[in-house]
Parts: sequence; C-alpha cells; structure tokens
Amino acid sequence: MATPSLPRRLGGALTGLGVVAALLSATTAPAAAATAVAFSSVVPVPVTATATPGVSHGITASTTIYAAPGSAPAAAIANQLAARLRVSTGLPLPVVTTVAGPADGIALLLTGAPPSVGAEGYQLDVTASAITIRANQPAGLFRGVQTLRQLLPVTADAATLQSGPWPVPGGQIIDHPRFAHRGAMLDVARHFFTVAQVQRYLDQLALYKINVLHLHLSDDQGWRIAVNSWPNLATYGGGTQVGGGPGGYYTQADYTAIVNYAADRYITVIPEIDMPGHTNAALASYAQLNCDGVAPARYTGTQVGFSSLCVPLELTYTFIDQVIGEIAALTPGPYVHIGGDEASSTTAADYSSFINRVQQIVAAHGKTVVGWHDVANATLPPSTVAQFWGTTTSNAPLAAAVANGTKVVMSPANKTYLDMKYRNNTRLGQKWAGLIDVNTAYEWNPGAYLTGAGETAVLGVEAPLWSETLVTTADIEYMAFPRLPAIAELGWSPWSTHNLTAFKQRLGAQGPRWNVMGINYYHSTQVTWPSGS
Ligand code: TNX
Repeated sequence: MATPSLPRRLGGALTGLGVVAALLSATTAPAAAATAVAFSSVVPVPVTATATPGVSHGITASTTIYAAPGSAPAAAIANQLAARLRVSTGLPLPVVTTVAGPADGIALLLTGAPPSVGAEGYQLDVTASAITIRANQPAGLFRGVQTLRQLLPVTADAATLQSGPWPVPGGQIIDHPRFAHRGAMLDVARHFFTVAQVQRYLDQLALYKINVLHLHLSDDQGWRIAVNSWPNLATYGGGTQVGGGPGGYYTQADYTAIVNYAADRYITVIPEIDMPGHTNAALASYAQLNCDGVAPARYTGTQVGFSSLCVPLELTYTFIDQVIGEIAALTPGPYVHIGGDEASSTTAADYSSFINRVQQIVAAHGKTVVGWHDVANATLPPSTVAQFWGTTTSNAPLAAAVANGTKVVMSPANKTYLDMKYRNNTRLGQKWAGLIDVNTAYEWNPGAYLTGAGETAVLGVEAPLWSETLVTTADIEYMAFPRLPAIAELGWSPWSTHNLTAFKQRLGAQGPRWNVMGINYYHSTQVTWPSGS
C-alpha cells in the first residue's frame, strides 16, 4: 500500500513542517514508484487533497467507466480516458452511460459537485470500491480526469502495453482553478511546427490543466495559415523560416484539426496575427500592401521591429478585415490576438490610429481583442485584453488601461518566457529577459506582480514559447519542461498553497512520467529527479 500513514490536506492548512512531513511520508512510502502515486505529487497542486490511509482502488479487468447519462461530452471524456488507459493497461475498460451503481467503476458524473468548484473544478473520490469524479460542467470532468491520470502509476501514460497493477490511492480531492486563463503560446512563425507536433504539445498542456493555446501564426519570417482571399500569404509568405528552409503553413482544414483537437481537451485556441509590426512575410507576399508598392524580400533572420503594415493605406484595412474574417470564422473561441508588439517602425500616432481601427474590425467579426501590452499605448475599450510581456513590475499605460477595466494576461518575460535559457550554457533559447530556471519561473505571484493590476484585474497567466532557436519537438519539450508546469500551477492553484520546496518535490515526481511519455525535459539541478528518470 503506497498511501502514506497520515491523512494529509494540501492547501492553506498544510504549511511549514506539515509540508515536509507529508512529503517525507510520501517519498518514503514502500514501493511508491511501483504502485500508486501519492496525492502529494499532483501538479498543479489541488485546492484540497485528503488521503484515506490504507485505502486504494485498483483499475482491473472488471473496471467499467460510467459516464453521466445523457451527456455526450461526458461520454466523450470517458471514451478518451478509456482509450488512453487501454493502450498501457491492455484492460477492456468498457464505457457505459447508465447511472453508476455497481462496484468497481470509474464514474464521471455531472451531479453532486460542490457549486463552489465552478465550471472547471471537480471533486474526486477514491474509495475501496470506486473512483468517482463529479463536476458541474464537462470541463471539470476533463480536469478531474487529468488528476486521476497523475494518481495512477506513471506507466499508465505509456504508449505501449505495461504490466500492472493499477492502484489509485484512496482519498478525496476538491479542486478548482484560481484563474480563468491558463495559457501556453507557441510561435509557429519563426519555425513551423506541423499539426501532429502541435497536437503532441496540446496533449502535454492538457495534463497540467492548461486551457488556452495561443498560436503565433504570423511574423516577419513566415505566415502560417491559409487565407483564401489572400492566397500568397501562405504559399509564398509561409515558404521559409528562420535560417532559411522550407517553412510551411496550415491549410484551413489543418487549423480546424488543431482547434478541434484542442477543444476535445477543453483548450481554447487563440489565433494571433501580429500587426502592424512583425509583418514582413505579409508585405513580401503582396507588393500592394507596402506604402512604396515594392515587396521586400522574405526574411530569415531574427531581428525584430523593422516591418510595418502601411497605416495610411486603405487597402491595409480591407486586408485585415478579410484575414480576420476568415480566421474568426474558423475559430470557435471568443478571442483574436492582434499582436501589436515591437512596432518600432510605426510612428506613435500611426500606431494608435491603427490599433483603434483594428479593434473595431475584430469586434465586427464578433471576437474580443487580445494584444501584447504595447496596445495600451492606444485607446482600449475595457473588453480588450492586454498580455503583459515586460520585464519590470510597472507599466503606466497598461495600469491606466486596467483602471479603465482592461483585464491582463500575465506573461512577464523574465518569469514565463519558455524560450529563455535555463543557464548560460543552455544550447537553445535566448537571454535578453534573463536566465529562467525552475525557481524563477515559479517564484512570483501573478495576482500581485504588476503595479495597478491586482488579482481581480488578472485574467490569468500564459507561458510563451518563441521559436527563433527551436526546430524540433524535442526542442519544444526541452524548453517547456519543467517550466511549463510551474506556470500551470501559478495559474491553477490557490496562492495559499504556494511553496517552492513542496513544488519542486512534486515536480521531481513528474520526471518518471515524462520519461514514460517520451518527453525530452531539462533536468534542472534545482530539482531532485528520482533515480532513473
Ligand atoms: C520578443 S515578446 C518578442 C518576440 C520574440 C521574443 C523572443 C514579444 C511580444 N515579442 O517577437 O520572438 O521576444 O524572446
């Protein structure tokens, strides 16, 4: 039995010595790695987690998965869980949509959850006879299933058949997110990543309860989504990348495949078309978009700030209207990201009038604007969301916008930028915002970081992964892990649970799972990784 001998409560009540004692009892439990994984290793840490000593429930050949009757989404989540576990366990795991009753089941129910867990929260109960996840909405069931995955032996996440047993430790978790927006951004413009590569990243994000994938779809070096009304954007503007090479782009069907794959994981895609700067690929694709009517060459370097759409040109807004129109139509989520960063080749007056006009275009297509915080230099309606990427803790134009009702997504570059090096000798990444190892990524409070943007002004957090130096899936994973789970925890877990020492223990316990999943992670020396991982 791998469950520790003392009931433990993770959350505000578990502090100081309590954390250490709980972790010791978890890590010294006999054969912990070979059997159930203790409650104390879940990332992000749940709001409350109470182990029941001496109790566990095994998933076996007689386990049935029950999905809330009459709910197609609940059935879909049950089928996803079954499909995942059949691969590694070889068990039949039939899914039924009758009311759970018989012993030996995993029940996913849309009744009986505390109202306080909201739309994304859940209650997970593991008794000797059953595993029950209750939620108010399907999204909560999905998040609860991710917790259940982390409570299973790490080999449950393998892509090949493993030998069991498959115990889950007894107890109760009641859990819900701190922030509504828990995002990851992937730059597919500097280097292009295929649908399969993005889907793999989505799988990894889902495990840590990330609910937003922000796709940086255009930049100086490449335009990565087909736009029917402006076909050269993708076919010519998408034809290269940093360092040269073939680049690539998503057809509209490809983009829809990503959006649907994300939706199946309760992740919302936010498409970004960066403007007025970061637009060389578009300007190279259509001479008529340039103020001088001359198309620049395509660009494969890594400088920023040299390109600008032609603000006085009326065609610019026809272009934006048609591009945003097509992308908005393909995007079920409420947001379109207009970039707006580093527009140093656009005058301040032009920048303001441009952002004001683009906000109206996005609104006309029924979407809410997100922009990098630079957009606060223009006039923002309260509905526009600003994404803070600075390296300081105050920004006057942004604070003024927040005072007017604008909400902020926190991506401080010196904390959340997954493209920053871990150490000076990290092979990949950049250093302009500093070195970011686990401690730095974790040790800040998104709700009390930026002057004038307190907890209620913060929509959430996001970890951007810029790809100037990243080429492969292994590169993505090396930069995202283990820092992405740190940002995920800041987004999900209540601040009262924040504890660097405890976090690093839980993070270390993820290492064996990442090994099993084939995730190429950075073995930060700040974390003790279990031997063999
Ligand atoms: C700044 S952050 C950028 C990107 C770069 C990144 C590299 C931001 C809004 N703009 O264009 O890729 O730094 O770290």
